Amino acid sequence: MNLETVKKNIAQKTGLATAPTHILIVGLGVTGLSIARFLKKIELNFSLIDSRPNLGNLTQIKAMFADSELFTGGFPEAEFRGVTHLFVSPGVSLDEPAIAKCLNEGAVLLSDIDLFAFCIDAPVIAITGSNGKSTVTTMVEDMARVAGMKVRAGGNLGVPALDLIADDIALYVLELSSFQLERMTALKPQAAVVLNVSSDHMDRYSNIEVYANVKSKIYDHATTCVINVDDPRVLAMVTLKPTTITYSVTKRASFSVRNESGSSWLVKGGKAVIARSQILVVGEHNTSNALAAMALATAVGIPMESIVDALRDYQGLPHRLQIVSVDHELIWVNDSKATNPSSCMAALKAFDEKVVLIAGGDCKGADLTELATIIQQQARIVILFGRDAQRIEDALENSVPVYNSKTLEGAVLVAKELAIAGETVLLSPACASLDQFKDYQERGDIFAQTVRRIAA
Ligand code: UMA
Ligand code: ADP
Repeated sequence: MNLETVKKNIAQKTGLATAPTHILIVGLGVTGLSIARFLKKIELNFSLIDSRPNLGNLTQIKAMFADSELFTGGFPEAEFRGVTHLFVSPGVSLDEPAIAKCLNEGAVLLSDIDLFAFCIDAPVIAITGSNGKSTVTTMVEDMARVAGMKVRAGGNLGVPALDLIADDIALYVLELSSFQLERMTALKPQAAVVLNVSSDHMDRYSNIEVYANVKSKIYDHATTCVINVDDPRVLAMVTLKPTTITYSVTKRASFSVRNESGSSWLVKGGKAVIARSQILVVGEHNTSNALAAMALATAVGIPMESIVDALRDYQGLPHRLQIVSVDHELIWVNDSKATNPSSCMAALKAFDEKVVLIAGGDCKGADLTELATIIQQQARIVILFGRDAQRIEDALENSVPVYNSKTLEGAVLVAKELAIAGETVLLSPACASLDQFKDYQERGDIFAQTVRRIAA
């Protein structure tokens, strides 16, 4: 789409540029900056605000957007006065008092995903869920690439949607978080999925129903809805219609699993397509992820041959059940991306034997009851670290031996001390990392470095 068409589209669909506007971009992380670059390109004026007092890249931002007013160090109401259009970064809550007031007074809420939707012609696959988003997004990306399509994947995965836009793209694959979904309206995906819904981000939502409701928005304008019939909350989201594709690891569905002469197969419409043993990523959750990816890829016409070839080569992403060291005694597994209880539960269930579990961090207000039951079944001992260690210990109610460490490095040393030859030590924190680390990657890297250091 050329720039003039993009400008016209945006003016028509958002009112931006057709009447006097005051645009404010809230949050200057990767999303906020991608929006600012985009608006500058289409010659719209805007202001910028970030509540952090000390932005590391403030000088560069000032230089890049010299014509824009910039405020840092808080969200004072005065800075929101007269604002007609608000772009709020996903990490910033819409309940921030100044933002809520501004929206109440009639400001239009827009997002980078809306702008992206106004600019593209190619089909979009949209993927959300409490867990498995990045895995399924990259599986589908691989399937499209193997089929020879020019494909770009991003969104919550890392590269903000606006930075994906390029000429001649045949398919976009977008990973969307609930925070992105709650503030977008314009996207019309060719195929969409909610992989699952479990307790996460309860520090931002009043209860799981509200959170599930936000996730369900992904289906609002989707041509094909891909439904995980194993998850009752997902099943309740859409009335089954002809354009629905179902998948399940346990039940009959368009994409499912069947046991045939002692081996397990992924099946499409009753026909075996690939043996489970040919897919390298382990655990039932990854069987579910593979079925979801197959269903989405089929919905946009990717041939089954390419789907199977891509699945066979899929190696998994770093920090998701990644083996980081196998010494002669212990297997060390980094699952730092397990940032909520159900992802840790899925990881624990992927092992046949009991493991030594390292967990902890910021629980984000999650309910830990079910996690405690699975830990009891699947972990021989648990080593806890981070802010909510005590909450996890309380939930376990002495059902498993618990050890504590202030730091992750300390937890690794305790694990080395207590693990028995042949055992797996699994870092699967069940919590966000932000109480002690920059992000889950830093947490996983520190785990891997510490493991290698003690092995040496
Ligand atoms: N900020 C404030 N006040 C606040 C909170 C944040 O001013 O109260 C500012 C920060 O100072 C910072 C900026 O907002 O300058 C950060 O914005 P952001 O937190 O929205 O993060 P971005 O850098 O824009 O990255 C976001 C996603 N982050 C979040 O949703 C928290 C990234 O997902 C995503 O990759 C990126 O957009 C591109 O789409 C990360 C994530 O952790 C991986 N996502 C959560 C998850 O997966 O669980 C939802
Ligand atoms: P997301 O992008 O939603 O965070 P990832 O694919 O990055 O999902 O996986 C994050 C964690 O969630 C992994 O560490 C893994 O243990 C777990 N996980 C992956 N897929 C699923 C699933 N379908 N159900 C439950 N847990 C999962």
